[in-house]
Amino acid sequence: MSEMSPVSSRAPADPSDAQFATDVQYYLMQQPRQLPSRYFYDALGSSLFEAICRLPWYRVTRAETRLLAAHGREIFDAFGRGVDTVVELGGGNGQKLMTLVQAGRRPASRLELRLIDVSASALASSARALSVLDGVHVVTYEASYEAGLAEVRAARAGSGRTLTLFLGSNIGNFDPPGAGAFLRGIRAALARDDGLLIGTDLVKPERALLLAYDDPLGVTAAFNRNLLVRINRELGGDFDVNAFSHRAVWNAGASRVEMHLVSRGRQHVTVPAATLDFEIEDGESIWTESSYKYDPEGSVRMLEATGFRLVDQWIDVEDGFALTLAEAV
Ligand code: AVI
Repeated sequence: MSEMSPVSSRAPADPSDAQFATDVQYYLMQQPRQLPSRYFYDALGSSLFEAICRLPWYRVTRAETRLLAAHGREIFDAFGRGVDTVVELGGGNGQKLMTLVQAGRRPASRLELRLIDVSASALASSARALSVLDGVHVVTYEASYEAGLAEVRAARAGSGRTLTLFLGSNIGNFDPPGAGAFLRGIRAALARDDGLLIGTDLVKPERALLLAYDDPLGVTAAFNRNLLVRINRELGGDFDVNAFSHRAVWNAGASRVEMHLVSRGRQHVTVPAATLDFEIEDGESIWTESSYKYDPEGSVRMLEATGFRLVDQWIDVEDGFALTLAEAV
């Protein structure tokens, strides 16, 4: 298998129709065939992902929320001069940011919350949820992470520090070079001493990893297959969605869970808007996602290699998850 992960080369970008068509055309013609995982998140895909986060076998969200609630005060207190702005990249429904602010902020302090996401609906619902907090001013940026961070930097006014959040082990959907480039991009948008809090899912026994990505209720399988539904709807494709099996594989050498859609039988597929017309063989797979798993030291090394210094780290041993707080050097 090629070492180029489906999400390797780009940070999540504005998934306009033209870009979607171009990416589908390019990645489906790679060997092995691939599709970028950022396209999972149409309206149905986002709802399926929220359902995944509630599954007993997918523990990332619960473990991270517990850590944020338990250590929120330490996270804010780590910045002596005070955090006056929190930026969240791709925060989904805003619940984790809510947990952090409620647990960590000193009463009566004012806080700017800047939310960056490509999804207008995610921004609207998280802004609504967060605006009930006292002393908080919410600004949303419907933009790619890079463009949003540049805007946040340009709008910077106060003398306080900024804390940027990249939670949910979203960093794990980049391959290692992509993750490095992404973190360096965040660093370039920050001032010295600003903070970065990242959540990383840790390596754990294979059985637990596979249950998390191939759950007995089939929600993750639906999340994966929905990518074909989306291609059919938006690009006029004729994928026979039932003729693809969901497969999750633990690739220990690369420290990642891979998700694939495996063709049951030889099939002819056309996707007119992506000018595609091809045969897929029986058993051939489309690689749709990589989810890298870390060890605590590896998370720190990744930050130190990209312009940050470790401040503190908290680990949920039960579910194997780390929150790492670093500051820009
Ligand atoms: C969003 N991302 C961190 C999730 C993950 O664990 O890689 C997406 C996901 N894929 C399958 N289940 C959840």
